[in-house]
Amino acid sequence: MGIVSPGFHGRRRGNTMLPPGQYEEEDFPVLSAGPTPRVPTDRWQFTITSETGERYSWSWAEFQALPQETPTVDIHCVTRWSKFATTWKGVSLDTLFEDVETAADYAMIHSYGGYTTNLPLEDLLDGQAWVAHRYDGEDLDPEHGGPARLLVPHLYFWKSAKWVRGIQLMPEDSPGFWEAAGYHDRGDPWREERYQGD
Ligand SMILES: Nc1nc2c(c(=O)[nH]1)N[C@H]1C(S)=C(S)[C@@H](COP(=O)(O)O)O[C@H]1N2
Ligand SMILES: [Mo]
Repeated sequence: MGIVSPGFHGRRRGNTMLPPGQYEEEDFPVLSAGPTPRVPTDRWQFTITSETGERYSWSWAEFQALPQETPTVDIHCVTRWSKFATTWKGVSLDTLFEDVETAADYAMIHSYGGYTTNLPLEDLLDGQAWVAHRYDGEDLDPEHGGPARLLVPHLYFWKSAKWVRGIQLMPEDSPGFWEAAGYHDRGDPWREERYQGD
């Protein structure tokens, strides 16, 4: 992929759809900084921890019993591929945060396997983020983050932590794995926020 036939994708190639510096990818590349952790759903747990140490946890069964949404979204990787109209199933972060009491402005996402990424809490709320467990009508592949991953499509895809296990709320911002390595703190693809200083 990468060769563009003008006309075939013209409708979706308008500037309004493809962020600057991105190309359209038809496949679904796998990008993982380490080995794929295997997390059986009977051991899976998802926990939001507030800045005061309050814990809100869901087992796999409890998570599945929450209201489910089926977002269709475009995704944008900082390595310059974008994929249009990906279809997911999962739980909105608004649902997971419903009973969470917090005054924190920042969140650190933690994954099984040790990956982390940081976001302002407001980027996770108001219909902008999900914990997704199905992709394209199937259970999410382990390579793509199964049993469940964060999905934050309005930011570069490194913010969409695979094998997500929890969220730590923080009063102060703090860098995650790629952010500490020089990637942008927020990563808005429409502003082309790839690296620190962009
Ligand atoms: N746990 C974890 N999550 C991760 C990563 C990772 O290495 N580990 N890579 C990130 C990056 S850089 C990208 S582009 C996407 C890739 O997701 P995919 O492999 O499903 O395409 O996952 C993100 N989430
Ligand atoms: Mo990425």
